[in-house]
Amino acid sequence: GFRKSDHPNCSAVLWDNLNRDPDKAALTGPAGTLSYAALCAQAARWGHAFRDAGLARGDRVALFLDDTPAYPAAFFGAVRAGFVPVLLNTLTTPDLLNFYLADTGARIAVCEAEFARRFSDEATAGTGLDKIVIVNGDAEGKLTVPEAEFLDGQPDSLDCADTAPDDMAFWMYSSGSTGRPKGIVHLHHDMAYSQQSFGAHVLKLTADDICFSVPKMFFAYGFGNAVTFPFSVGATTLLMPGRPDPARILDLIDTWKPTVFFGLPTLYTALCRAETPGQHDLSSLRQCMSAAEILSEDVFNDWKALTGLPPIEGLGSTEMLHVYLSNTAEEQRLGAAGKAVPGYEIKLLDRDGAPVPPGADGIMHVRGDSSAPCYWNRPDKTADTMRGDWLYTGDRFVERDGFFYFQGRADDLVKVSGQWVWPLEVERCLNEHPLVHEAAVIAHELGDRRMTLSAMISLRAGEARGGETAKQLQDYVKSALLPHKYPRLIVFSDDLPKTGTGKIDRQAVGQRLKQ
Ligand code: 3SK
Repeated sequence: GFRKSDHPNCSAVLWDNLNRDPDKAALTGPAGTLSYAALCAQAARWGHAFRDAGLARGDRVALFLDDTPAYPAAFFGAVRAGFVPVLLNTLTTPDLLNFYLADTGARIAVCEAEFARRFSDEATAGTGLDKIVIVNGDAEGKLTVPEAEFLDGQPDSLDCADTAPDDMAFWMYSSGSTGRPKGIVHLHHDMAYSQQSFGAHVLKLTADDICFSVPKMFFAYGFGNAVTFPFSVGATTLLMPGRPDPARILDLIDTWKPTVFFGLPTLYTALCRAETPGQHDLSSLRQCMSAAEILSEDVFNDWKALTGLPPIEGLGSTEMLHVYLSNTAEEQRLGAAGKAVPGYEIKLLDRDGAPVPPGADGIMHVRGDSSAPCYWNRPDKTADTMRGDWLYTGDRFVERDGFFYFQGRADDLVKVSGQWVWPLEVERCLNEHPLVHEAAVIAHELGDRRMTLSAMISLRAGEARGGETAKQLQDYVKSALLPHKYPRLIVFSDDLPKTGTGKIDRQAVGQRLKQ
């Protein structure tokens, strides 16, 4: 069943391997190879050491780490002993690190030697941090302790704390594109749930697989790819610390022969455009996943030409822990984020909370048992997003034949004359008009705070600009969509401003329309 996993402690994802094939490599790659038995032993030492350092059940441990064996060792040691690791993005300013340390209340951080200087006075001021355990290098600076000293003499087996499936297990932070990041609380049963759903139904890994996730473990996507899914079936993970340089990634595939590859659209683009992608042996790959954004058709085709494998696209969120919409190897639609992954339910609602008619766009809500119950200490944001069993995603989608197509963010909507309008819908409508070569529609605020829609349009060769054409286009929108949706201002231009990647530069359009 999908409702509850029986994992009272998510360390079972790692420890169950002791009953399968303990000598099998859990981790491999330039940062070292480690068997499941060795990884469990190392995790046990971490768990004991955290306990000896005085942590109490539920206390947070800040992980500020790159992708090396220390990451899963510290993570699983902490959860098994009943502590709560917090997976922090290492690309963090001192100001944000200070916020994370204060918000988590962490007394102990585990930090990559390379990043230790980030724990500056500014970053630690006013927080409860009293120990920074340094891994993969020398410990220098205030509060630091070398990993060897921290783990010295600790036993290599660890009984599991008396946790339950619904207890708090670990946190990740939202990226915080607006406002400060929010601590996303995950429970002990969540990892097993994402394995039973996306892992079992889409990835279908076997113990012979070697997974390679370029997105790092501190991202929910990377953590599932590199830890949850391979460890759940006794497969192996290839770890790549350091920068995700395309040439290095291609070299690693060539050398370490992973079978399943995980990337994002920007990465697939960079790999396809790398200087010598065709000179590497990529034939070990049997499956390639992409998430977070929709791949362009070009990149989809280029990667397929390079490897023989179409990237399989999905979409997830840190709140849901991993992917809940996905294409599969058997059934794919280009441009779609995919179908609901078994174990997740999707509904599309309008702004008043009513279901939208079939084929109409609506705001996606998702339900499934890997959903975070709350944001830490943020009842306001929790109430906005966690609506009973359902999670409000803020993404707009349309559904066709069970596949979901992304339409933009809910907050792209603007209220014009008291009614909701979606600028992209108007833009698509104008683009269909026979006089129009290209159109961009944006919303902007008038001096009196009212919102309005404006369009910048380049006409097909030979078409006359002027008031009459503008009126014709406005009337077309009024009849094809709804009367209130027509753009109040139309500006004609030879060419629309473009970004370096060839997309319409909406910011530049906005500036020109406001002039
Ligand atoms: O962005 C995504 O699609 C995603 C996928 C899995 C886990 C987390 C995220 C944000």
